[in-house]
Amino acid sequence: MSSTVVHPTTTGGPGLPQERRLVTPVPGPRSTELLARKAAAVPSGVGVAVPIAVVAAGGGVVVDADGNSLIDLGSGIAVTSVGNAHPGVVAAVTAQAAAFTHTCFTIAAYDGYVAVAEALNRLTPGDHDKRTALFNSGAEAVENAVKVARSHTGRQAVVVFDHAYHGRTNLTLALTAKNQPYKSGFGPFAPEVYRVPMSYPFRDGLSGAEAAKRAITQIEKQVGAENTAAVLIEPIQGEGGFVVPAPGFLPAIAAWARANDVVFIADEVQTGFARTGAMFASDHEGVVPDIVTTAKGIAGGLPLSAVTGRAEIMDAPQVGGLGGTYAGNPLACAAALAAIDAFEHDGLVERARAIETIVLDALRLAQQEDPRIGDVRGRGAMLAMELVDPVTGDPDPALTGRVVRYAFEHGVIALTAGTYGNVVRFLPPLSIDDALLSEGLGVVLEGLALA
Ligand code: PLZ
Repeated sequence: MSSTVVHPTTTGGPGLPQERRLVTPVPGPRSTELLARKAAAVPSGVGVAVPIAVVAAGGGVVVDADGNSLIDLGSGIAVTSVGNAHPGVVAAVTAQAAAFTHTCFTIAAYDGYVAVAEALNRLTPGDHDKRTALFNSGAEAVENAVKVARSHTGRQAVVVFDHAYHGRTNLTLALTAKNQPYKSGFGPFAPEVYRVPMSYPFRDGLSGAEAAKRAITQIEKQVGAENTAAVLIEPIQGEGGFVVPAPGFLPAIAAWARANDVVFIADEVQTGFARTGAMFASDHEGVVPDIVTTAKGIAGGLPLSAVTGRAEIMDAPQVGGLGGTYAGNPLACAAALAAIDAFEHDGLVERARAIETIVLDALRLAQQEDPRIGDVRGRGAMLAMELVDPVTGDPDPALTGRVVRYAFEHGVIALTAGTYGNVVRFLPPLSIDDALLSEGLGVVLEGLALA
């Protein structure tokens, strides 16, 4: 374990000792106590993947009520990219809270909302005239992107992809692919949603052009371009297993959409804001979406999401057609402005690329020795290994579960993903230091070697 000692502190942020430290078996007694209260007070449908009671977090660690310090390789699912309790975010939120906490932007406007919109119009791919509307969650952003696309085109159909994840509201569950645990028992789902095959190089072996042709043919034959309001896609799939489409796939889908006046929506809720080693994942292939949805990393942990798109598309809905009581809350906007400042000026895009090198090198080395690592993939600080039966190539979700369980018991938070539940994903905060990152990765790989 690391022996780094920084000033002991009871608050979070980067001042926390950056170390893996277990002083009890995990979950420890205080965490167990909280989880018992949770079981009696919160429905079991709200699961908890990492059974600890968090009291502080920052840099690359999460500290629990028993005094255990765990290495964070999850960032609360790609949210705390600037680091938990980032000092700039804390200061901005504190100052904003003391000034005013709420007006409802559609009742009375304030600077923070407009400033976040200006920043997103500037930072998202493409230099065309853009508009941004703010919301609270990723799902809400996706819902509103679909509303805007339907309003603009006068068409209804929305095309989504295998393995897609877009949220848990009724429309976004229709857009999401995976049944368990997300959809089962919750239907009926919203109509006019059509699913086509994704490019999944490890499993389909197709080039980007071949996979795009397969998807486009299906859209044309089963839906019809003239009925299609939008094609909605994660440029790198998140919950679906960190699936990076083959080169050329995204540009071909985007070009088809443009040629057919179909709105191309990139769901960058998980991939946005430096996470993939570019400000947005669409940038890697020079794709300029008509609409980009963002959330998660945007505000350093405060709930905020955005829909950014071409001005003429975004302006289609009637006045009053877009909004929400808390949409673009002033605290969340203040946090976003501080986080965006960090993304732009603290070298976080470069940091994500450096993390990519460290993690991919380690995973590829391990893959040479272990045929159960079927695939290693991802970009920036959004990386994964897909675990399989070495003989059949079948997904091995049981092994995956054992690996993340071992990691947790040894002080490392690692998450799973994938349609088949057989992907270990690495989403460290960009504020993690190299030593802690390597140590955390080492524990996960040790768990695999022993599993
Ligand atoms: N689009 C691409 O990744 C959220 C789901 C967590 P919300 N992914 C994490 C869970 O188990 O509920 C996500 C995403 C993409 C949309 C969403 C939805 O974002 O902020 O969770 O609504």
